[in-house]
Amino acid sequence: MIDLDVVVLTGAGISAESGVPTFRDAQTGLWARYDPQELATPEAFARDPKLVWQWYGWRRRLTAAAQPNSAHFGLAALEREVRAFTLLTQNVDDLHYRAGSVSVLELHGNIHRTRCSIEGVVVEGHDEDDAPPQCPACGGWLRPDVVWFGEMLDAWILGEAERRASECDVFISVGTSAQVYPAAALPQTAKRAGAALIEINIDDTALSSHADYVLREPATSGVAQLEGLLNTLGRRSG
Ligand code: BJW
Repeated sequence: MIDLDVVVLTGAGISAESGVPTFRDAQTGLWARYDPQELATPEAFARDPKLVWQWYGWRRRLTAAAQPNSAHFGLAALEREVRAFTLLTQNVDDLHYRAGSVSVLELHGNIHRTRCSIEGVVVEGHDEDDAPPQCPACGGWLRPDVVWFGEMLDAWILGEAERRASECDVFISVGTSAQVYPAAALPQTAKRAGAALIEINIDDTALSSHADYVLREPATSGVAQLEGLLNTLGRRSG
């Protein structure tokens, strides 16, 4: 047991090696001409619900067919190795749960859940049509239960994420461009409260210059090194 309270923040880069395109990667095939930042908004859904629903349908099928990779499994194993552990994910796939992680807070929702765009209630068992189905209770469009640009994150989830970031010993950012707020502020919250900051990413990000340790490599090989690094930090912190 490593005597550390560890918080991990993951982004799309952790699922890239499972074949799920990152959010800011060029979209493929039919979707190549659309900017994801302009589809993931309530305005886009209001303007063209069918287009946005079809984009999410494509991504839902893609993530359902994907398998967790060794980085997802490695974080699930790490959860059992340290004194306290929280996984904050910006990803809307459910690959962390499928890898066996338990203490997970999904900051941006889950693409495999659907809710009424008017009443907010989660609705199960709808058809996978080309156009969004309608809510059986009020007739409103159903939409993916994710957080779009300009929408608030769930207040309890964000509050818990901020609390755990401000209380941890080590904060690890894996495969996120750290561009989207409020998630991008969580590593800074941890750092200000005295945590050591580790980044795993194949590229430089806004966070890199603030990190105490940068593993400039893919999530799978970076996560494989975490236990050794945490053992060193754990001993150092007594
Ligand atoms: C690898 C790899 C490998 C590749 N191994 N690495 C403060 C300042 C400025 C703006 C704002 C602010 N506060 C709020 C805002 C507005 C906005 C925002 O942040 N905009 C920015 C673009 C500037 N935020 C919001 O609107 C949020 N709401 C909010 O704050 O409400 C209150 C409010 C509203 C309005 C104004 C002010 C306040 C909501 C944000 C919701 C984000 N939702 C999305 C879509 C979810 C559903 C879906 O998936 O369709 O979440 S957007 C998208 O970005 C998605 C992701 O979770 C999120 C983060 O992306 P991520 O995961 O970092 O992916 P990428 O693609 O960006 O990066 C991949 C990384 O992986 C790269 O670094 C690669 O190098 C790396 N990589 N392969 C390791 N193998």
